[in-house]
Amino acid sequence: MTQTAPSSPVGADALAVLARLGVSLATGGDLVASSPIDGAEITRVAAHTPAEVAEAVGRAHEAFLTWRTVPAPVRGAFVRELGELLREHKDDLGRLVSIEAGKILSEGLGEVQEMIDICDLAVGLSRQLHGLTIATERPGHRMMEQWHPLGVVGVISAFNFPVAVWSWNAALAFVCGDAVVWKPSEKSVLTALACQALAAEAARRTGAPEHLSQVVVGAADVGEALVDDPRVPLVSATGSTRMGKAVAPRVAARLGRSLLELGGNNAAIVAPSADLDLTVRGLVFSAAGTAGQRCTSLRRVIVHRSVKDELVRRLAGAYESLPIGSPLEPSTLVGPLIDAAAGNGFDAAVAQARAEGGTVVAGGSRDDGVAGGTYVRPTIVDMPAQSAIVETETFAPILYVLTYDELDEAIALHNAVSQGLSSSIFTLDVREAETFVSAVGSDCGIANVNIGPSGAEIGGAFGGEKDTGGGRESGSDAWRAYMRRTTNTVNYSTELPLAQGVEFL
Ligand code: UN1
Repeated sequence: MTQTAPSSPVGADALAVLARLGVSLATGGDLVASSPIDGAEITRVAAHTPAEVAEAVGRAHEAFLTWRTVPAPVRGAFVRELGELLREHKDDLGRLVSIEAGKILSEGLGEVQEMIDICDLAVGLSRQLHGLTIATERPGHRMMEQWHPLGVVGVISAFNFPVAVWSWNAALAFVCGDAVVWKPSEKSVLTALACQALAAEAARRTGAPEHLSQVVVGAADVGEALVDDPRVPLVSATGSTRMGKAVAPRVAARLGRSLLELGGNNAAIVAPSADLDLTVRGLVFSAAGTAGQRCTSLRRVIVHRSVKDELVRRLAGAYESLPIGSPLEPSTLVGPLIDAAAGNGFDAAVAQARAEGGTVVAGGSRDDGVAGGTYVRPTIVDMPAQSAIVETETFAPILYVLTYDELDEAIALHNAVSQGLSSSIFTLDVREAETFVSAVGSDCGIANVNIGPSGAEIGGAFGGEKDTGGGRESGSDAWRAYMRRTTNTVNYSTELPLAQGVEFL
Protein backbone atom coordinates (compact mmCIF):
# COMPACT_ATOMS: atom_id res chain seq x y z
CA MET A 1 0.00 0.00 0.00
CA THR A 2 1.14 3.54 -0.62
CA GLN A 3 2.19 5.73 2.26
CA THR A 4 0.68 9.12 2.78
CA ALA A 5 3.34 11.69 1.91
CA PRO A 6 5.21 12.77 5.05
CA SER A 7 4.89 16.37 6.08
CA SER A 8 8.59 17.26 6.19
CA PRO A 9 11.93 16.57 4.45
CA VAL A 10 13.04 14.68 7.57
CA GLY A 11 10.00 12.42 7.18
CA ALA A 12 10.78 11.81 3.51
CA ASP A 13 14.37 11.00 4.47
CA ALA A 14 13.12 8.47 7.07
CA LEU A 15 10.78 6.73 4.60
CA ALA A 16 13.57 6.40 2.02
CA VAL A 17 15.88 4.90 4.67
CA LEU A 18 13.16 2.50 5.84
CA ALA A 19 12.60 1.29 2.27
CA ARG A 20 16.33 0.61 1.87
CA LEU A 21 16.30 -1.33 5.15
CA GLY A 22 13.52 -3.55 3.79
CA VAL A 23 10.69 -2.29 6.01
CA SER A 24 7.29 -2.39 4.34
CA LEU A 25 4.80 -0.11 6.05
CA ALA A 26 1.06 -0.48 5.76
CA THR A 27 -1.04 2.67 5.58
CA GLY A 28 -2.71 3.96 8.70
CA GLY A 29 -2.66 2.96 12.33
CA ASP A 30 -3.01 4.70 15.63
CA LEU A 31 0.66 5.06 16.60
CA VAL A 32 2.15 8.26 15.22
CA ALA A 33 5.84 8.00 14.36
CA SER A 34 7.50 11.39 14.29
CA SER A 35 10.98 12.87 14.48
CA PRO A 36 12.03 15.06 17.39
CA ILE A 37 14.10 17.07 14.90
CA ASP A 38 11.04 18.96 13.60
CA GLY A 39 8.18 17.23 15.43
CA ALA A 40 6.51 16.35 12.13
CA GLU A 41 4.71 13.06 11.57
CA ILE A 42 6.67 10.52 9.51
CA THR A 43 4.05 7.80 9.26
CA ARG A 44 1.52 5.87 11.31
CA VAL A 45 1.84 2.31 12.53
CA ALA A 46 -0.87 -0.01 13.82
CA ALA A 47 -0.49 -0.87 17.51
CA HIS A 48 -0.81 -4.50 18.56
CA THR A 49 -3.58 -5.64 20.86
CA PRO A 50 -2.90 -7.72 23.99
CA ALA A 51 -4.38 -10.71 22.13
CA GLU A 52 -1.86 -10.22 19.34
CA VAL A 53 0.94 -10.05 21.90
CA ALA A 54 -0.19 -13.43 23.23
CA GLU A 55 -0.10 -14.81 19.68
CA ALA A 56 3.39 -13.41 19.16
CA VAL A 57 4.57 -15.04 22.41
CA GLY A 58 2.99 -18.32 21.28
CA ARG A 59 4.84 -18.20 17.95
CA ALA A 60 8.08 -17.27 19.71
CA HIS A 61 7.64 -20.19 22.10
CA GLU A 62 7.21 -22.58 19.14
CA ALA A 63 10.38 -21.13 17.59
CA PHE A 64 12.20 -21.62 20.91
CA LEU A 65 11.26 -25.32 21.01
CA THR A 66 13.18 -25.81 17.75
CA TRP A 67 15.95 -23.31 18.42
CA ARG A 68 16.98 -24.87 21.72
CA THR A 69 17.90 -28.07 19.87
CA VAL A 70 20.25 -26.25 17.48
CA PRO A 71 23.88 -26.40 18.70
CA ALA A 72 24.97 -23.08 20.15
CA PRO A 73 27.80 -22.47 17.64
CA VAL A 74 25.25 -22.96 14.84
CA ARG A 75 22.97 -20.47 16.59
CA GLY A 76 25.97 -18.16 16.50
CA ALA A 77 25.88 -18.25 12.69
CA PHE A 78 22.49 -16.50 12.79
CA VAL A 79 23.86 -13.74 15.02
CA ARG A 80 26.94 -13.45 12.81
CA GLU A 81 24.65 -12.88 9.83
CA LEU A 82 22.72 -10.26 11.79
CA GLY A 83 26.04 -8.53 12.54
CA GLU A 84 26.97 -8.64 8.83
CA LEU A 85 23.65 -7.08 7.87
CA LEU A 86 24.19 -4.38 10.48
CA ARG A 87 27.62 -3.62 9.00
CA GLU A 88 26.07 -3.44 5.54
CA HIS A 89 23.26 -1.13 6.69
CA LYS A 90 25.14 0.83 9.33
CA ASP A 91 24.78 4.20 7.60
CA ASP A 92 21.05 3.82 7.03
CA LEU A 93 20.19 2.45 10.45
CA GLY A 94 22.43 5.03 12.15
CA ARG A 95 20.66 7.78 10.23
CA LEU A 96 17.27 6.41 11.22
CA VAL A 97 18.37 6.40 14.87
CA SER A 98 19.33 10.06 14.49
CA ILE A 99 16.00 10.87 12.90
CA GLU A 100 13.88 8.99 15.43
CA ALA A 101 15.83 9.58 18.66
CA GLY A 102 17.38 12.95 17.73
CA LYS A 103 20.97 12.01 18.57
CA ILE A 104 23.75 13.37 16.34
CA LEU A 105 24.82 11.23 13.37
CA SER A 106 28.10 10.22 14.97
CA GLU A 107 26.19 8.88 17.97
CA GLY A 108 23.55 7.25 15.74
CA LEU A 109 26.32 5.41 13.93
CA GLY A 110 28.01 4.67 17.26
CA GLU A 111 24.84 3.03 18.47
CA VAL A 112 24.78 0.71 15.46
CA GLN A 113 28.48 -0.01 16.05
CA GLU A 114 27.52 -1.04 19.57
CA MET A 115 25.06 -3.54 18.01
CA ILE A 116 27.78 -4.91 15.73
CA ASP A 117 30.12 -5.24 18.71
CA ILE A 118 27.61 -7.22 20.78
CA CYS A 119 26.91 -9.49 17.81
CA ASP A 120 30.66 -10.20 17.57
CA LEU A 121 30.81 -10.88 21.30
CA ALA A 122 27.77 -13.17 21.12
CA VAL A 123 29.19 -15.15 18.19
CA GLY A 124 32.36 -15.87 20.18
CA LEU A 125 30.28 -16.65 23.23
CA SER A 126 28.29 -19.22 21.25
CA ARG A 127 31.34 -21.48 21.62
CA GLN A 128 31.92 -20.61 25.26
CA LEU A 129 28.61 -21.18 27.07
CA HIS A 130 30.25 -23.14 29.83
CA GLY A 131 29.41 -24.60 33.19
CA LEU A 132 31.69 -25.94 35.91
CA THR A 133 32.69 -29.45 36.86
CA ILE A 134 32.68 -29.57 40.65
CA ALA A 135 34.43 -32.00 42.98
CA THR A 136 31.95 -34.48 44.44
CA GLU A 137 32.23 -36.20 47.84
CA ARG A 138 31.06 -39.51 46.40
CA PRO A 139 33.45 -42.00 44.73
CA GLY A 140 32.62 -42.98 41.15
CA HIS A 141 30.52 -39.87 40.63
CA ARG A 142 30.84 -36.70 38.65
CA MET A 143 29.06 -33.43 39.42
CA MET A 144 28.73 -30.78 36.76
CA GLU A 145 26.55 -27.93 35.74
CA GLN A 146 25.10 -27.10 32.36
CA TRP A 147 23.47 -23.97 31.04
CA HIS A 148 20.38 -24.59 28.95
CA PRO A 149 18.21 -22.26 26.87
CA LEU A 150 15.58 -20.47 28.95
CA GLY A 151 12.61 -19.72 26.68
CA VAL A 152 11.03 -16.55 25.33
CA VAL A 153 12.75 -13.38 26.51
CA GLY A 154 10.59 -10.24 26.65
CA VAL A 155 12.55 -7.09 25.93
CA ILE A 156 11.16 -3.66 26.81
CA SER A 157 13.32 -0.75 25.68
CA ALA A 158 13.41 3.04 25.83
CA PHE A 159 13.58 5.70 23.10
CA ASN A 160 17.11 6.92 23.86
CA PHE A 161 18.99 3.82 22.77
CA PRO A 162 16.28 2.56 20.46
CA VAL A 163 18.30 -0.22 18.83
CA ALA A 164 21.41 -1.01 20.91
CA VAL A 165 19.52 -2.07 24.03
CA TRP A 166 17.52 -4.60 22.02
CA SER A 167 20.72 -5.98 20.54
CA TRP A 168 22.48 -6.37 23.91
CA ASN A 169 19.61 -8.56 24.98
CA ALA A 170 18.72 -10.20 21.69
CA ALA A 171 22.22 -11.15 20.50
CA LEU A 172 22.92 -12.92 23.80
CA ALA A 173 19.44 -14.45 24.00
CA PHE A 174 19.72 -15.86 20.48
CA VAL A 175 23.05 -17.60 21.05
CA CYS A 176 21.74 -18.83 24.40
CA GLY A 177 18.93 -20.58 22.52
CA ASP A 178 16.08 -18.22 23.38
CA ALA A 179 13.46 -16.46 21.27
CA VAL A 180 12.81 -12.73 21.74
CA VAL A 181 9.63 -10.67 21.76
CA TRP A 182 10.50 -6.97 21.80
CA LYS A 183 8.32 -4.08 22.85
CA PRO A 184 10.13 -0.89 21.87
CA SER A 185 9.23 2.57 23.15
CA GLU A 186 6.21 4.08 21.40
CA LYS A 187 8.58 6.92 20.49
CA SER A 188 10.95 4.70 18.52
CA VAL A 189 8.85 2.24 16.59
CA LEU A 190 10.47 2.76 13.19
CA THR A 191 13.99 1.82 14.27
CA ALA A 192 12.50 -1.29 15.89
CA LEU A 193 10.78 -2.29 12.66
CA ALA A 194 14.09 -1.79 10.85
CA CYS A 195 15.92 -4.10 13.29
CA GLN A 196 13.15 -6.65 12.91
CA ALA A 197 13.50 -6.55 9.10
CA LEU A 198 17.25 -7.23 9.45
CA ALA A 199 16.71 -10.03 11.97
CA ALA A 200 14.10 -11.63 9.70
CA GLU A 201 16.54 -11.46 6.78
CA ALA A 202 19.30 -13.02 8.89
CA ALA A 203 16.89 -15.83 9.83
CA ARG A 204 15.98 -16.43 6.18
CA ARG A 205 19.63 -16.55 5.15
CA THR A 206 20.68 -18.94 7.89
CA GLY A 207 17.56 -21.10 8.19
CA ALA A 208 16.77 -19.98 11.74
CA PRO A 209 13.09 -20.26 12.80
CA GLU A 210 10.97 -17.52 11.27
CA HIS A 211 9.42 -16.38 14.54
CA LEU A 212 12.59 -16.32 16.63
CA SER A 213 12.55 -12.52 16.74
CA GLN A 214 9.38 -10.53 16.98
CA VAL A 215 8.34 -6.96 17.63
CA VAL A 216 5.10 -5.85 19.27
CA VAL A 217 4.31 -2.16 19.32
CA GLY A 218 1.87 -0.10 21.33
CA ALA A 219 1.20 1.52 24.66
CA ALA A 220 1.32 0.18 28.22
CA ASP A 221 -1.27 -2.56 27.56
CA VAL A 222 1.12 -4.18 25.09
CA GLY A 223 3.97 -4.12 27.60
CA GLU A 224 1.69 -5.47 30.32
CA ALA A 225 0.58 -8.40 28.15
CA LEU A 226 4.24 -9.31 27.65
CA VAL A 227 5.13 -8.84 31.32
CA ASP A 228 2.21 -11.00 32.52
CA ASP A 229 2.63 -13.86 30.06
CA PRO A 230 3.75 -17.02 31.92
CA ARG A 231 5.46 -18.27 28.74
CA VAL A 232 8.01 -15.43 29.14
CA PRO A 233 10.49 -16.61 31.82
CA LEU A 234 12.64 -13.47 31.59
CA VAL A 235 11.61 -9.85 31.11
CA SER A 236 14.49 -7.47 30.43
CA ALA A 237 13.27 -3.91 30.87
CA THR A 238 15.16 -0.67 30.29
CA GLY A 239 13.59 2.66 31.19
CA SER A 240 12.58 4.77 34.16
CA THR A 241 12.68 3.60 37.76
CA ARG A 242 8.91 4.17 37.82
CA MET A 243 8.48 1.73 34.92
CA GLY A 244 10.78 -0.81 36.60
CA LYS A 245 8.84 -0.60 39.84
CA ALA A 246 5.67 -1.38 37.90
CA VAL A 247 7.20 -4.25 35.90
CA ALA A 248 9.20 -6.07 38.61
CA PRO A 249 6.30 -6.95 40.99
CA ARG A 250 4.16 -8.18 38.10
CA VAL A 251 6.90 -10.49 36.86
CA ALA A 252 7.68 -11.57 40.43
CA ALA A 253 4.00 -12.34 41.07
CA ARG A 254 4.27 -15.20 38.58
CA LEU A 255 7.80 -16.00 39.81
CA GLY A 256 9.34 -14.93 36.53
CA ARG A 257 12.71 -13.24 36.40
CA SER A 258 13.34 -9.65 35.52
CA LEU A 259 16.50 -7.93 34.43
CA LEU A 260 16.18 -4.21 35.10
CA GLU A 261 18.24 -1.34 33.75
CA LEU A 262 16.59 1.78 35.11
CA GLY A 263 17.41 5.37 35.98
CA GLY A 264 20.78 6.84 36.77
CA ASN A 265 21.93 9.99 38.55
CA ASN A 266 25.52 9.71 37.54
CA ALA A 267 28.22 11.85 39.08
CA ALA A 268 31.86 12.73 38.61
CA ILE A 269 34.14 13.69 41.48
CA VAL A 270 36.81 16.17 40.36
CA ALA A 271 39.79 16.13 42.72
CA PRO A 272 42.48 18.84 43.15
CA SER A 273 45.00 16.84 41.08
CA ALA A 274 42.66 16.31 38.10
CA ASP A 275 43.97 17.01 34.60
CA LEU A 276 41.48 19.78 33.89
CA ASP A 277 41.82 19.77 30.09
CA LEU A 278 40.92 16.09 29.97
CA THR A 279 38.31 16.50 32.70
CA VAL A 280 36.44 19.26 30.87
CA ARG A 281 36.28 17.21 27.66
CA GLY A 282 35.13 14.12 29.57
CA LEU A 283 32.46 16.01 31.49
CA VAL A 284 31.07 17.90 28.51
CA PHE A 285 30.65 14.74 26.45
CA SER A 286 28.95 12.90 29.30
CA ALA A 287 26.68 15.76 30.36
CA ALA A 288 25.72 17.47 27.10
CA GLY A 289 26.16 14.56 24.65
CA THR A 290 22.92 12.92 23.48
CA ALA A 291 21.35 16.12 24.91
CA GLY A 292 21.63 14.55 28.36
CA GLN A 293 19.30 11.70 27.38
CA ARG A 294 21.44 8.69 28.23
CA CYS A 295 20.75 6.69 31.35
CA THR A 296 24.51 7.11 31.88
CA SER A 297 24.50 10.90 31.30
CA LEU A 298 26.49 12.93 33.80
CA ARG A 299 24.07 14.84 36.03
CA ARG A 300 26.22 15.84 39.02
CA VAL A 301 29.78 17.08 39.31
CA ILE A 302 31.22 17.04 42.82
CA VAL A 303 34.28 19.27 42.66
CA HIS A 304 36.97 20.09 45.21
CA ARG A 305 36.69 23.67 46.46
CA SER A 306 40.26 24.48 45.35
CA VAL A 307 39.53 23.82 41.64
CA LYS A 308 35.85 24.66 41.51
CA ASP A 309 36.01 28.19 40.05
CA GLU A 310 38.49 27.16 37.39
CA LEU A 311 36.50 24.06 36.42
CA VAL A 312 33.15 25.86 36.28
CA ARG A 313 34.64 28.71 34.23
CA ARG A 314 36.10 26.25 31.71
CA LEU A 315 32.93 24.14 31.56
CA ALA A 316 30.75 27.22 31.03
CA GLY A 317 33.08 28.34 28.22
CA ALA A 318 32.85 24.94 26.53
CA TYR A 319 29.05 24.92 26.92
CA GLU A 320 28.65 28.30 25.23
CA SER A 321 30.41 27.00 22.13
CA LEU A 322 28.36 23.79 21.70
CA PRO A 323 26.50 23.87 18.37
CA ILE A 324 22.80 23.11 18.91
CA GLY A 325 20.50 22.15 16.05
CA SER A 326 19.50 19.38 13.68
CA PRO A 327 21.44 16.22 14.57
CA LEU A 328 21.70 15.49 10.85
CA GLU A 329 24.01 18.51 10.39
CA PRO A 330 27.61 17.33 10.74
CA SER A 331 28.60 20.36 12.87
CA THR A 332 25.86 19.85 15.49
CA LEU A 333 26.83 18.43 18.88
CA VAL A 334 23.51 18.87 20.73
CA GLY A 335 20.28 17.76 19.09
CA PRO A 336 16.68 18.04 20.30
CA LEU A 337 14.96 16.60 23.34
CA ILE A 338 12.65 13.74 22.48
CA ASP A 339 9.39 15.71 22.77
CA ALA A 340 7.58 18.74 24.18
CA ALA A 341 7.01 17.01 27.52
CA ALA A 342 10.79 16.60 27.91
CA GLY A 343 11.15 20.34 27.27
CA ASN A 344 8.65 21.06 30.03
CA GLY A 345 10.60 18.73 32.31
CA PHE A 346 13.76 20.73 31.56
CA ASP A 347 12.04 24.08 32.29
CA ALA A 348 10.55 22.76 35.53
CA ALA A 349 13.89 21.34 36.72
CA VAL A 350 15.76 24.59 36.03
CA ALA A 351 13.05 26.56 37.87
CA GLN A 352 13.16 24.16 40.82
CA ALA A 353 16.97 24.30 40.94
CA ARG A 354 16.77 28.11 41.12
CA ALA A 355 14.13 27.85 43.84
CA GLU A 356 16.42 25.53 45.80
CA GLY A 357 19.17 28.16 45.74
CA GLY A 358 20.98 27.24 42.51
CA THR A 359 22.76 29.70 40.25
CA VAL A 360 22.61 29.05 36.52
CA VAL A 361 26.12 29.46 35.14
CA ALA A 362 25.45 28.25 31.58
CA GLY A 363 22.33 27.72 29.47
CA GLY A 364 19.11 27.53 31.43
CA SER A 365 16.77 28.32 28.56
CA ARG A 366 15.32 27.01 25.32
CA ASP A 367 17.09 27.22 21.99
CA ASP A 368 15.33 27.89 18.67
CA GLY A 369 16.94 24.85 17.02
CA VAL A 370 14.74 23.61 14.21
CA ALA A 371 11.11 24.78 14.04
CA GLY A 372 8.73 22.19 15.48
CA GLY A 373 11.37 20.47 17.64
CA THR A 374 12.18 20.97 21.34
CA TYR A 375 15.70 22.31 21.79
CA VAL A 376 17.32 23.48 25.00
CA ARG A 377 20.70 24.96 25.85
CA PRO A 378 22.92 22.61 27.84
CA THR A 379 22.80 23.92 31.36
CA ILE A 380 25.08 24.10 34.39
CA VAL A 381 23.65 25.01 37.78
CA ASP A 382 25.85 25.69 40.79
CA MET A 383 23.96 24.24 43.78
CA PRO A 384 24.41 25.07 47.48
CA ALA A 385 23.52 21.49 48.46
CA GLN A 386 22.32 18.16 47.10
CA SER A 387 18.69 19.23 47.28
CA ALA A 388 15.60 17.43 45.94
CA ILE A 389 16.09 18.41 42.28
CA VAL A 390 19.69 17.16 42.32
CA GLU A 391 18.42 13.81 43.58
CA THR A 392 16.02 13.61 40.62
CA GLU A 393 16.89 12.20 37.20
CA THR A 394 15.71 14.76 34.63
CA PHE A 395 16.24 13.43 31.10
CA ALA A 396 17.79 16.66 29.76
CA PRO A 397 21.25 18.27 29.64
CA ILE A 398 21.36 19.77 33.14
CA LEU A 399 24.56 19.45 35.16
CA TYR A 400 24.46 20.31 38.87
CA VAL A 401 27.69 21.42 40.55
CA LEU A 402 28.33 20.51 44.19
CA THR A 403 31.44 21.41 46.20
CA TYR A 404 33.50 19.30 48.62
CA ASP A 405 36.50 19.65 50.92
CA GLU A 406 37.37 16.03 51.90
CA LEU A 407 37.16 12.91 49.70
CA ASP A 408 35.03 11.06 52.29
CA GLU A 409 32.49 13.84 52.07
CA ALA A 410 32.53 13.70 48.26
CA ILE A 411 31.96 9.92 48.27
CA ALA A 412 29.15 10.29 50.80
CA LEU A 413 27.44 12.92 48.62
CA HIS A 414 28.06 10.78 45.59
CA ASN A 415 26.32 7.75 47.10
CA ALA A 416 23.49 9.68 48.77
CA VAL A 417 21.09 9.41 45.84
CA SER A 418 18.67 6.56 45.20
CA GLN A 419 20.11 5.62 41.80
CA GLY A 420 23.32 3.61 41.30
CA LEU A 421 24.21 3.24 37.63
CA SER A 422 27.46 4.92 36.63
CA SER A 423 30.10 7.12 38.20
CA SER A 424 33.58 8.52 37.80
CA ILE A 425 36.44 10.27 39.49
CA PHE A 426 38.96 12.59 37.85
CA THR A 427 42.21 12.44 39.80
CA LEU A 428 45.89 11.73 39.30
CA ASP A 429 46.21 10.51 42.89
CA VAL A 430 46.29 6.70 42.94
CA ARG A 431 45.00 6.55 46.52
CA GLU A 432 41.92 8.54 45.61
CA ALA A 433 41.33 6.57 42.41
CA GLU A 434 41.63 3.19 44.12
CA THR A 435 39.47 4.31 47.06
CA PHE A 436 36.75 5.38 44.63
CA VAL A 437 36.64 1.99 42.88
CA SER A 438 36.97 0.05 46.17
CA ALA A 439 34.22 -1.40 48.37
CA VAL A 440 34.00 1.87 50.31
CA GLY A 441 33.93 4.04 47.20
CA SER A 442 31.27 4.44 44.51
CA ASP A 443 28.17 2.30 45.07
CA CYS A 444 27.36 2.16 41.35
CA GLY A 445 27.50 -0.73 38.87
CA ILE A 446 30.03 1.25 36.84
CA ALA A 447 32.87 3.26 38.41
CA ASN A 448 35.42 4.91 36.12
CA VAL A 449 38.67 6.80 36.60
CA ASN A 450 39.53 9.75 34.35
CA ILE A 451 36.67 9.10 31.93
CA GLY A 452 33.07 10.22 32.29
CA PRO A 453 30.24 7.92 33.34
CA SER A 454 28.71 7.51 29.85
CA GLY A 455 29.85 5.67 26.77
CA ALA A 456 30.53 2.20 28.16
CA GLU A 457 31.79 -0.44 25.74
CA ILE A 458 29.98 -3.76 25.45
CA GLY A 459 32.67 -6.10 26.82
CA GLY A 460 31.86 -5.20 30.42
CA ALA A 461 28.68 -6.01 32.32
CA PHE A 462 26.35 -3.01 32.08
CA GLY A 463 23.87 -2.00 34.77
CA GLY A 464 23.61 -0.68 38.29
CA GLU A 465 22.43 -0.95 41.86
CA LYS A 466 19.63 0.47 44.05
CA ASP A 467 16.93 2.22 42.01
CA THR A 468 18.80 1.33 38.84
CA GLY A 469 17.38 -2.15 39.31
CA GLY A 470 20.38 -4.48 39.76
CA GLY A 471 20.39 -6.09 36.31
CA ARG A 472 23.49 -6.61 34.18
CA GLU A 473 23.43 -6.74 30.40
CA SER A 474 26.01 -6.99 27.64
CA GLY A 475 29.46 -8.40 28.40
CA SER A 476 31.28 -10.36 31.10
CA ASP A 477 29.00 -13.18 32.32
CA ALA A 478 25.72 -11.30 31.69
CA TRP A 479 24.75 -14.15 29.32
CA ARG A 480 23.92 -16.35 32.30
CA ALA A 481 20.71 -14.37 32.88
CA TYR A 482 19.40 -15.68 29.56
CA MET A 483 19.88 -19.36 30.43
CA ARG A 484 18.81 -21.83 33.09
CA ARG A 485 21.38 -23.74 35.12
CA THR A 486 21.11 -27.44 35.84
CA THR A 487 23.33 -29.28 38.29
CA ASN A 488 23.92 -32.88 37.24
CA THR A 489 25.39 -35.64 39.40
CA VAL A 490 26.31 -38.73 37.41
CA ASN A 491 27.06 -42.05 39.12
CA TYR A 492 29.36 -44.22 36.99
CA SER A 493 30.09 -46.73 39.80
CA THR A 494 28.28 -49.90 40.86
CA GLU A 495 27.63 -48.52 44.36
CA LEU A 496 25.04 -46.05 45.59
CA PRO A 497 26.76 -43.94 48.23
CA LEU A 498 24.45 -41.25 49.59
CA ALA A 499 25.58 -37.70 50.22
CA GLN A 500 26.27 -36.61 53.79
CA GLY A 501 26.98 -40.27 54.65
CA VAL A 502 23.27 -41.09 54.97
CA GLU A 503 22.56 -44.84 55.21
CA PHE A 504 19.35 -46.15 53.65
CA LEU A 505 18.28 -49.49 52.25
C1 UN1 B 1 21.25 3.91 28.00
O1 UN1 B 1 21.28 5.14 28.02
O2 UN1 B 1 20.16 3.29 28.16
O3 UN1 B 1 27.26 3.61 28.34
C2 UN1 B 1 22.40 3.06 27.66
C3 UN1 B 1 26.59 4.25 27.52
C4 UN1 B 1 25.97 3.51 26.36
C5 UN1 B 1 24.68 2.88 26.76
C6 UN1 B 1 23.69 3.80 27.40
N1 UN1 B 1 26.88 2.50 25.93
O4 UN1 B 1 26.40 5.45 27.62
